[in-house]
Amino acid sequence: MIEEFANNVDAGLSQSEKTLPSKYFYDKKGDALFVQIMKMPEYYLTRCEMEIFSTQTLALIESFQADKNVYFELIELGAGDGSKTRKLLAALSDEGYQFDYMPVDISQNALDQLEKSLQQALPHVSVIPKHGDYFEMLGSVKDSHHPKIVLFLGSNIGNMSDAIASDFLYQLGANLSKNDKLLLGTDLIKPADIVLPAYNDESGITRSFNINLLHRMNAELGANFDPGGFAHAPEYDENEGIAKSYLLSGCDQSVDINAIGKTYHFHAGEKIHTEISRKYNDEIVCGLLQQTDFSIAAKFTDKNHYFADYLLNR
Ligand code: AVJ
Repeated sequence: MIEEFANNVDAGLSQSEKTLPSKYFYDKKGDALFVQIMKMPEYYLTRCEMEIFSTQTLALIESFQADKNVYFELIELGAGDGSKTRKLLAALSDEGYQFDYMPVDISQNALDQLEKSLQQALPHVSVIPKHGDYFEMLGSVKDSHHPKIVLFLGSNIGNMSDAIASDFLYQLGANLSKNDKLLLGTDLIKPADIVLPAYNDESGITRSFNINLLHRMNAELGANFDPGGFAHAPEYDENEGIAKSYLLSGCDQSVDINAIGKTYHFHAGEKIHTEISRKYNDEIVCGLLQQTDFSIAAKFTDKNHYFADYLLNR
C-alpha cells in the first residue's frame, strides 16, 4: 500500500508538469475535510444531488425497473459518508425490495463509519462494504450472478480524464449483465462564478483538503514538504468545463521523500496538479458512453439544472 503510494508520487513528481493522484486526498483527515466540504455553502454539488434524491426518490427507484421478488445488489462506487444514498436505501427497504447494499470506497475509515451509521439508522438494510479503488472492484462484480444496480454519484467520475472515464465505463459494462443499471451523478457545465467558488471556498476548507496531501506524504512517506510553502490554486475554464486544483510553490524549494530516496525541486510559481473535476452535458456523457454497453434511459436534474443523475441501462 505504502509502496504503491510512493511509486505513484514518484511517477507524478518526476514529470515535467508535476501531478499527484487525487485518490490520496482521502486519509482520515481528508475524509473529515471532504465531509466539511459537502456542507459548505459554495459546494452546491451535494445539495443539488440531495435535492434530486429527496424530491424524486420514487421516480429514481422506478427507473431501476427492479422486481420486488428478485434479490439484487446495490453497489455504490465511492460511497463516502453515504448521506445521499440513505434516502434511497430507506425508500427501497420501505417499498419491500430485496437487496444487499455494497459500498466500495478507497477509504477504510469512511467505510467503517458508514457501516456503523447505517447499522443505527437502517438496521434492516444488509451492508457489505468493499475496500478498494474503482478499478480494483471491477473483477469482483462479475463473480455474482444477481442483477445489479451500480451507483456512481457525486460527480466522482469527474476526477477521471474523459479517456480514463470511458475506459472505466467500458470495463464496468463488460462486467455487468444485460439490463443491469448504472446511476451516474454528474456536475453540469455552468459559469465559472458558480463552479470556481465550490473549489475555492472562503473558509479555506478546500485549501486544507488540497494541502493535506502534503501532510500525508510527510507522515506516510517520510517527506519534508513545508505545507506553508505551497498555495491552493484552483482554476476553471468554462469552455473546457473542467475545474483543476493545483498546489503552487511559493518559492524555490527542494523536498526529500525518504520512502522514495529522492529529492524533488520546485521553482517559485511551479504548480503540482492535484485534481481534475470534470463538468458535463448530454454531449460529453454520450461521448463517454460511445464505446460502452450503456445507453441513457433517464435523466434527473435539480430545479436549477446544476447537477444531473443519468440512469444508464446496460
Ligand atoms: C468527490 C470528486 C466529487 O471533484 O467535486 C471537492 C472532490 N475536491 N472539492 C469534486 C473535491 C475538491 C469532489 N468529488
